[in-house]
Amino acid sequence: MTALTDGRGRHPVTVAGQTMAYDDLLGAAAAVAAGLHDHRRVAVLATPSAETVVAVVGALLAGAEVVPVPPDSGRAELDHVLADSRADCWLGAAPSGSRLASQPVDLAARAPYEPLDVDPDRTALVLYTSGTTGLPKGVLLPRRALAAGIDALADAWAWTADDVLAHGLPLFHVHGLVLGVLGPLRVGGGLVHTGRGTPETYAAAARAGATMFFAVPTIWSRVAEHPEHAEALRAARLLVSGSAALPVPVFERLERLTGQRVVERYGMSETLITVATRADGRPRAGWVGVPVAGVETRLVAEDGTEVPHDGESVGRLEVRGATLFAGYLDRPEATAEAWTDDGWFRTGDVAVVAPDGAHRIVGRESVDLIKSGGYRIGAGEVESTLLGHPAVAECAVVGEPDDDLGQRVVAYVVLRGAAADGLAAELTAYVGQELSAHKRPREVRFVDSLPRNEMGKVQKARLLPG
Ligand code: MLC
Ligand code: AMP
Repeated sequence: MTALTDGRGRHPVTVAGQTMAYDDLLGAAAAVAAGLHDHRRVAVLATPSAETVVAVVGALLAGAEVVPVPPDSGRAELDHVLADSRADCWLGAAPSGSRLASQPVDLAARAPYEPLDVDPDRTALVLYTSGTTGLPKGVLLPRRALAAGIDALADAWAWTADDVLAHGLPLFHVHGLVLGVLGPLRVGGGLVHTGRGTPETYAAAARAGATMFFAVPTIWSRVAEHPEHAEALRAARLLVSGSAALPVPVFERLERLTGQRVVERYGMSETLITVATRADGRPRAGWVGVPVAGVETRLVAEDGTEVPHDGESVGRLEVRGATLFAGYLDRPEATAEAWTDDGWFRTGDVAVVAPDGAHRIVGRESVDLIKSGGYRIGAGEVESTLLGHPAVAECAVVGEPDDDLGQRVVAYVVLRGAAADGLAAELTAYVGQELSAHKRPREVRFVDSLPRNEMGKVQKARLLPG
């Protein structure tokens, strides 16, 4: 992004306890950029650290593409992301055992910043994200989409160089990385990444003067359980929630404890943030706001006709505009399927729009995309992994309602033989070892058979409560 440096950068950037002045961060990133030579697509093991921030910024300064990799990626997930993305090297630390070469990131190095004229259509990030079936796909996010997305949020939230943003989100998704790191760098404001996102760390950041807070509903719900920490957020300018639905009772409890009405916004890896409650609007529990600058939305019925914006009628949400991705890496069919013939992106979410333009997200069309703690998890990926375990004959993975996580991953498993002691824990660990921690089932239920229809398709609705 050419304008990473447009801000004044008065406030430093602190990531998990390590503080860098804006100029030092830029100098270190410029040194990374200078050392990148011919590397065009780099993998970054996205630990919550200053190294990750400098690596990502350095690669973007050089016009390279970044593939952020979850630091707890298991064997199969890591192999898939590296093979599918064809990353040239690791930038910064490599996971143990990786055969891909690594290019060091030195936080103490400095080089002069020389802006490059990079095509705004060039890919900035390749974010891996789960679909309903199959392996995660690489979402190609162009530089212009990131710029448009951040500028639209700066407009919606009156986000300026005077703000200090605090959050403890992972640095390999839109929320933590695009909004949470590139956001403050582009507007020139400060950043405090708290390492972990807990009530304690958020309260500490508030006491240290942070003005804006980003979190997923799970974190907000945990903050709401701790009045002694929530109280510290009273002085903040803006509390923002996203990545999953914020339960109304959590919104209300936070308002009682902090005097703040949490601002909700809605988005996806493929679209960045498309709908947001404005800082000058009145946040309403259960509603996520209006389309951001440069974005349009529409609701369509199953037959393709438009659904009225009457605050009650439910339709499939489609979006178009400046913040959208360019397609899935090497998957022309999946890319084509994602768009309608007349150029709208199908979000897969179901929504209601009020006459004043406010959006309410009702849910997802497919039960096979699970949101747990704000992480998007494809049931199909977890099922294929479980089927790779010799004890598993059949399985079905669902997302069950969970007060803390929104949904929790539950696996129904038909075994090849009798259930042995400790097998549930073994299967859970197996998923963690192959994929990553948040994709592990929180519960494994052994059953004799799965409910199927006459066609033999598993009827997941019959596995869900209610
Ligand atoms: C998890 N744990 C398990 C387990 N599953 N242990 C045993 N069995 C299982 N099945 C582990 C965790 O790995 C963790 O381990 C420990 O249990 C305690 O977990 P926790 O501290 O409570 O954290 P956890 O519940 O895992 O995570 C909650 C969370 C996290 C909210 C902090 O889910 C999170 O950071 N979510 C953010 C996701 C996000 O950024 N999404 C944005 C997508 S972009 P240990 O060893 O770590 O303690 C997007 C667009 C948009 O959606 O709109 O923003
Ligand atoms: P991801 O690709 O991980 O970014 O997940 C995107 C999905 O998260 C969307 O399709 C929605 O289902 C969900 N989501 C994001 N923000 C919200 C929100 N504010 N309310 C409800 N769901 C949300």
